[in-house]
Amino acid sequence: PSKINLKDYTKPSFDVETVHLDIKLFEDYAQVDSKLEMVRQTAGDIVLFGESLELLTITMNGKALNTEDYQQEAGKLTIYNAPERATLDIQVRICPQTNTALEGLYMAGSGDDTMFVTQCEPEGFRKITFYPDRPDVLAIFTTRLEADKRYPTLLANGNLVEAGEVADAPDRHYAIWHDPTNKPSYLFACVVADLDVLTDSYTTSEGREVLLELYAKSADIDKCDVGMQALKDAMKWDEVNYGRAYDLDRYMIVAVSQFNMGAMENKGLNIFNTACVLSSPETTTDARSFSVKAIIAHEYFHNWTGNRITCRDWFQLCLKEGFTVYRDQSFSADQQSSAVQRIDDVATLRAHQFSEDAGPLAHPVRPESFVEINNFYTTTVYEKGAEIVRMIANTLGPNDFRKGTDEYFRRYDGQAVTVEDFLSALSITDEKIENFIDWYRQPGTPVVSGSQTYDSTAQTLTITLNQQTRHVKGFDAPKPLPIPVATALFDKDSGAIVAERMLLLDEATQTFVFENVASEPVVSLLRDFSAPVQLNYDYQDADLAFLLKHETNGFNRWQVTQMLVNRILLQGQGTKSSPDVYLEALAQTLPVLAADDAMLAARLLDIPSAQELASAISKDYDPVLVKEQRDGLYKQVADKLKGQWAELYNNLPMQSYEDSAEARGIRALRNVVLDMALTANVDAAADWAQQQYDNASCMTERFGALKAMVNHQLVDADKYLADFYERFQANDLVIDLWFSVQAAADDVTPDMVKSLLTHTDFDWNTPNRVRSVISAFSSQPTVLWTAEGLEMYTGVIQKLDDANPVLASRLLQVLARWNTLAEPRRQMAHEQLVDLQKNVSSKHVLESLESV
Ligand code: B3K
Ligand code: ZN
Repeated sequence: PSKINLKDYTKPSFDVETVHLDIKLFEDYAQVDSKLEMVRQTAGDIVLFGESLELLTITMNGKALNTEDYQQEAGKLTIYNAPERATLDIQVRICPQTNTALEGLYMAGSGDDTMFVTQCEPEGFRKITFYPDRPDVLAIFTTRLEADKRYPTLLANGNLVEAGEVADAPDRHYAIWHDPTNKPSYLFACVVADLDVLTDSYTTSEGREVLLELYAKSADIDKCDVGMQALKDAMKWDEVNYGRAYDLDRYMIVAVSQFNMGAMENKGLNIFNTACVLSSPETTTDARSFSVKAIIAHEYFHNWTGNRITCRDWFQLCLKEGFTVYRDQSFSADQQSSAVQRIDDVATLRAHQFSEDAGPLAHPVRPESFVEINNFYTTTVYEKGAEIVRMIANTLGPNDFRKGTDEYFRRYDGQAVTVEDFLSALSITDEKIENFIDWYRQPGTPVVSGSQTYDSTAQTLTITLNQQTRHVKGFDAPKPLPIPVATALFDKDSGAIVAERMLLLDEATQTFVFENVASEPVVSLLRDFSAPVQLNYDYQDADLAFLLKHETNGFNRWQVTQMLVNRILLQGQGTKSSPDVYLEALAQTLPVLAADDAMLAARLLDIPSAQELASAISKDYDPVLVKEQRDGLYKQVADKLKGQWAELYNNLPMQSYEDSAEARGIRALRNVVLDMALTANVDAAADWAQQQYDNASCMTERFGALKAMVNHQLVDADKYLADFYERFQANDLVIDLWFSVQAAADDVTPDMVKSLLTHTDFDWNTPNRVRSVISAFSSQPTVLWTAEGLEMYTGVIQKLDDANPVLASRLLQVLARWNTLAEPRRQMAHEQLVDLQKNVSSKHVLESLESV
């Protein structure tokens, strides 16, 4: 498959002023008629993209095109000798009913329960009609939808201008929508369905009255309140924090059960995976419900960062994604403890992005070439992209950052721009910001190492830091990056902070001197995770235990426990620490913290998953050993505090459901304590689990108990699994949990997974269901990296390769680090991947296998 390169970017030769679409849905196909008003920008032919389309007719300025006037080749239609202005009329036929790739216009559901929905980002619009389907072509869209009346809901972007009956077809009706904003085709959307709607309204800071609508199946409409409230909160938040108000009279969200990813920010008509919008206490865990709010906010924030200002080309994806993730993280930090929010964001980054950056799929936040852009919706583009914006925001401080973002919106509103444009707007108060461009260009996680020397006569502390980034094949030798290192010095006697500074490390090695330091302090570095780097500082374990006690915010305390854990568990980083200091520090901290901030206490007991630990190992990775050591440490923690679990558990009594940060904290900690108690073989713990399940007031309690019973193989686990299934049989999202708790169980085997894959409720056409088994299973590396485990896993990829290559390729990325395995697993994995390579054909999957 051929590569597309950033350096080859050229402007489109034609712009589109207006598009009229007429989409008629029939029993087994759809007809799409389009009228494009095009205007020449530069020399060249009209280039339209199209895939899986049957071209019926094409005319330009009223005349049918002859075969010598245009050429149709794979995915592309080129029209020669076009005049300055061209009106194109194109008719195509498509088949949404057989579109299993879930890109373009597709039918979701089955039997009597079907709906039609679109997913166009990044290049799905070309599966609906021929079009200059690239983000730098902006146009005004008018959409007419026509369908059978058993689909009463007809939605498209913008405002409804007309609706009615179809002449001579009593069973059919239509609706016409007009979107007044100029937009790229990837933001087009339409929905043809039978849905209920939850309605609300919001008055913007500019006085605009906006109709808010959340569409879902009638059985789900009672699970839309959380999402609706989140939408209103997000609208307000963006006005207060970025001065951005909503710009249309209507904002719609539609819940769809078959969707490749989380959600999509189509202009005025967001489409959401049901898993990312529906929420109710009885069916949704707290963690999931919290992420529903974050995703609603994320898609809403795209209205300014993505839609009104969009990307010039897909290499600039991080322009909208990195900034929007940063915005949704900031929003979420305002909805709960900001320390816990930062912990969760950093944990995700370390577990997934660091691993990606260390492996063969490493790429810059702004990639320079790709075969299939769908493969680049990665944690590097999203989460590392957000970290860069965060570093810039912290470097500028709140006032100058706001000046910079105001300038960005002022300068580029209505345009398709680049990362350079973004940095240039943010630089209006400080031109050094433009140096951050190298963070976008260079792959690999920088490692910052350092040490300190204290001079008691001069009363100075000198900190020496250096940075190093691995040289990723195919890229220039890495350059030093600007790395903000938030630093504080703690007095050893009083535990108080004696100095606080943001050190900017922007050379390979640098020294920083602190004056007037009366005695040698303990240094806390990279506070609040001020840069996305690995830190190796020559700490003593005792220094870290000291910081766990004295650090002033919850994030930094968590970070210190993670450093302690990593020193215990990770080989190859000098001598391993003994767990004593860590265990003692935890034993001292936990009981106090549990009463004070239960959510933080729960996080403090985090031990990185076997998967995350593996990401730090670059050679001779032995999954069994890593798991043994990880579980061993977990057991040591459980045993160390064995005498305290009962008291802790009983101090966290179950109460009637409440959606407050405090109540969520109590539920989170109770589940952790329950698992710890079972690990330590506390006699009463099995009863606690059953009682918690039976008396649960919400899904967090019920599922927490079920998970504990399954993972600890309690005698009644199967009985409870069956009960769970019975209770929630009608709810797909809960049945996903039922699948995942089994597929991710500690004692899972490939055969158990195979039997889940043949269960009557398993459905290959529903990505949520596939992920509930396959992604859940991949959290058990000791089973995944066996011959049977891999055979099963690669079999799934092969099966999905043709039907849904976006999903197949995404699932495959979990195997990217096969080459770090110790023999003989490495060889075995390699052979299986080579086999897979021979049996797949999508460019998505082939690109993800390039390094094999
Ligand atoms: N922009 C979409 C992602 C589209 C993914 C296409 N494979 C959702 C989001 O980031 O908000
Ligand atoms: Zn996004």
